[in-house]
Amino acid sequence: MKKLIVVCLLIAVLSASCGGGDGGGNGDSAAIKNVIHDMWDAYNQGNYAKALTYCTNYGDEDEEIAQMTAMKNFTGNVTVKGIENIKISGSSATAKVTLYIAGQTDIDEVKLVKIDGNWKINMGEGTEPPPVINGEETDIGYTTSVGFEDLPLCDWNDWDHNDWLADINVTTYDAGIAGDMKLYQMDFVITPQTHMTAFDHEMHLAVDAFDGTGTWELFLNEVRTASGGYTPSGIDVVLYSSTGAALTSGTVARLSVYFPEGIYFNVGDYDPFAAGTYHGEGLFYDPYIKVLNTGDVIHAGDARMLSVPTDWTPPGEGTAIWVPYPKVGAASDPCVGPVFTAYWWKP
Ligand SMILES: [Ca+2]
Ligand SMILES: [Ca+2]
Repeated sequence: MKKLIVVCLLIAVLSASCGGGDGGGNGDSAAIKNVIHDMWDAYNQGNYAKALTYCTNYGDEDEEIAQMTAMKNFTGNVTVKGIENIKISGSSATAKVTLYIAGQTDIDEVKLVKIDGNWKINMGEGTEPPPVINGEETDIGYTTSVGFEDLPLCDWNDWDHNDWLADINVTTYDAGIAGDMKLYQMDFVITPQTHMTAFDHEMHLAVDAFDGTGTWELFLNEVRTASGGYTPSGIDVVLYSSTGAALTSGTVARLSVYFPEGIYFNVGDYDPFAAGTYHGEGLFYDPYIKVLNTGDVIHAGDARMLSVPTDWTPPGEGTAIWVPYPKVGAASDPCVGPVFTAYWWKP
């Protein structure tokens, strides 16, 4: 069922079963190039049903279309850069295909079979179930509300923690193969909630928790606005250049990170709400802000940043957080801030 995706992402190396030499002529080579180009053109246009017509041995068509549709992030982002090393043996063939997918080059070997005089991309028989992305959502991680106090530490501060508040949802996608714990894609979806301050901020999301290489894309209200590569040294992406404008316009940001070969990562290893981790220490990413008016940068771990469940209500403007939340101790040291306790947001 998943085999079409194998070919369509061309990430796994499909087993080459054709040992023979070039038994076909230039006509066959040209036809093979055409069918590979046509399949990817249809895919790139988002016409998955058409893409399937260039494939065979793919099992249930409805499921294949559903899975390809789930890969819509790549629509418009796929270019066939080269088709080389075509080996034809009777009615089967292999070809080395170089693709440029969402900013990354992928090289892989594709199997083909000639049926009634037409070459088709062969997803069936004998290919190992490969660990490849299939766009299947398998684990909705969690949503964390992050609240920021934007006034300076060690100075006058109202500690209302409502100066910028956003909800961040994490969704993971894996290969959908039993026993495969690998992560192929993660989406961070950021939804603005409050901006109760005279200041404005730039909001970033930095992450270096993933041990692998891949790519990322940023979407603002589902329009792709930026992209790049991911390396184990991590990324630091500007989500919003103005949090105030993001709230006013209701701009939802989605940062998607892709690992074509899969990486080990278990979102369940992290608990952003655990006792003692009040300031984002339990996150595996850093949703930080730069206060444009002061140049202050407030990262996870700072007393002015909170990670809380989404059902909390931030304090009113200018009201210190310990007023509505009496489990929080008042700030006596302006460099330390309020004193938080386990599950302080619960009545
Ligand atoms: Ca404040
Ligand atoms: Ca405020």
